[in-house]
Amino acid sequence: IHKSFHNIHPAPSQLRCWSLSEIGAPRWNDYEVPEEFNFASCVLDYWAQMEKEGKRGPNPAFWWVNGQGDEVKWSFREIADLTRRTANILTQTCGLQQGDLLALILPRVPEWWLVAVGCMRTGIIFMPATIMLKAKDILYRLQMSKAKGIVTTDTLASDVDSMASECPSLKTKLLVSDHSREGWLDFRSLVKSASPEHTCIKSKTMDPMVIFFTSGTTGFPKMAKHSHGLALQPSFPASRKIRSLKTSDVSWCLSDSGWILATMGTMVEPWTAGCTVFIHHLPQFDTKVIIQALLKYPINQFYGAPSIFRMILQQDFTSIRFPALEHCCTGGEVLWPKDQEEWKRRTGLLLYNVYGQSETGIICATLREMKIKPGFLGKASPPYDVQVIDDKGSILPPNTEGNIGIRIKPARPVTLFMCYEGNPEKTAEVECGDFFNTGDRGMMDEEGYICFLGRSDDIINASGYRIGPAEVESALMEHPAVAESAVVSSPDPIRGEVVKAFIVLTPQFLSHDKDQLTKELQDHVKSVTAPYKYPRKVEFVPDLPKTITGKIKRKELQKKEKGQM
Ligand code: BCO
Repeated sequence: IHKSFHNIHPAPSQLRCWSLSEIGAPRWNDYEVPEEFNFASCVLDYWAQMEKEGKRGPNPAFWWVNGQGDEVKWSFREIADLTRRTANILTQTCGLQQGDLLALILPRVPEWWLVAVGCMRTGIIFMPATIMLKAKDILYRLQMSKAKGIVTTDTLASDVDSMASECPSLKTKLLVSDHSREGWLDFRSLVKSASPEHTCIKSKTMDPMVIFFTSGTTGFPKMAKHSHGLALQPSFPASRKIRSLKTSDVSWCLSDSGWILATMGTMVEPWTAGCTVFIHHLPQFDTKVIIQALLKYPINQFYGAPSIFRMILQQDFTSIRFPALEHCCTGGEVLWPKDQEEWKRRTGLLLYNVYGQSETGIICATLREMKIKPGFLGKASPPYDVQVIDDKGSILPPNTEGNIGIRIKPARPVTLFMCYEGNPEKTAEVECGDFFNTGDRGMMDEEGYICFLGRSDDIINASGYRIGPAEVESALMEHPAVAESAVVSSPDPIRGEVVKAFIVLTPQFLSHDKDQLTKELQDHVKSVTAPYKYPRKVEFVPDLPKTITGKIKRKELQKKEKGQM
């Protein structure tokens, strides 16, 4: 019945606190979904208006630092202005249109947020990716998506130029740099002169908004396409309770700009609540810089992968108090009970778990007011109805191991990905009866808390990165020393899991020094694909276990790694 966002969802500042009893047991599809929704006009422009009317405090909407004294602070009004200019650059200067695809490969620089929101204003579908990508990774993404445009920095511009002839769809290249480059449009100059007048498109909630590349067991990453409905997630009452953000909060989510965690945790979620997004450029991960930032800035909400918390705990301190920090939230990989205990003992703070995927956003969470059950993810986060199912899609009784599934029939939740773009077979493969099968194994207790028990396939989750073994094996095979390889996950006390490669050497490399060869192969993988995928462990073996038809038995190697054989 309702057509507009504000008729259905109270305006962000008018949202009252919902009690847990009001949220009730998770039920699927029990929220009205507006027919039209656009995060830029419904949320950002709303906060810009609130600022204009003096109804929001003076704290910035965006606060960026780089650790070298540079700082950017924007209000919502400034963001509205700059993202309208960006929208004009994308459509008028670049000639892009609603429905066109744009690769967005930037480090944590302020322009990332301008381009993402500029895309939302114009209906251009943005495809975030990590700056760690190498030439071949970018070529794959540009060719798969037939992207019409790319936004990146000096670091990757020459790689893009070298492959441009192989990407006939690529029409426009935007450079974010203090220097200009031939054949590239200079974003920083353009934004100064672009018009701030722009009318946001009236997007249907189910129109496509963003695509995340996500790894699978076989082949190369798939394109998980989301609608504007994804950005509705933090408006749902239960989702608002995950971190209970308020306008006076300063939220720091430490995700690389390539992942869904960045889109949601550094943009959609905090800005829905009207709070300050804090960003540290952090080109190289450095635990000491993170600790210093938490001590120096008034960050009261901190969000990142469990490995980050474990790395902080590796530092030499028995106890530390971060003056402003109130709430810590973690997701993206397994959180162990001992991490929660240790974090509480040494910082005095609780560590709350959330769970989600590139296809879903947040599926389960321990809400801020919920009891933390160590070893559990939390409960289903509406609009998702999460159940533990068998291989046919039947719901399993409590305390029974099965697949973690999200109900998609009779209605598909608006925040769930639309499909794997251009891949109906893979889209169909993840459907199981009335459910979307996450591919994660889990168990639900009598109270509805869900625990994570591992993957049902060969995907590796190393410090929060989802890595397909085939991607690493393919990179290894390019090296002349490698006759065959099998890549599996190996347990690690800090990173949760790391990539391990079992390698059969070609005859001419059999006598080489193994330590040297290990380093050479690691450097090789880092140079041909995004370096976070490199095998941190390497074992040289005379042969690999295979089935009678010659298929490598990764599961056997995996079990051995986990000490199960
Ligand atoms: O450890 P090494 O030094 O041997 O290698 C590192 C880097 O030095 C290297 N590297 C980076 N850029 C390079 C490069 N090498 C060559 N050329 C370059 N251009 O590559 C390795 C990178 O590995 P890393 O990022 O795993 O290690 P690092 O730097 O120690 O960072 C640790 C973490 C914990 C910060 C990092 O692993 C991380 O950010 N993890 C979290 C990922 C995440 O946010 N996942 C969430 C996904 S979304 C989701 O799951 C939905 C959930 C709601």
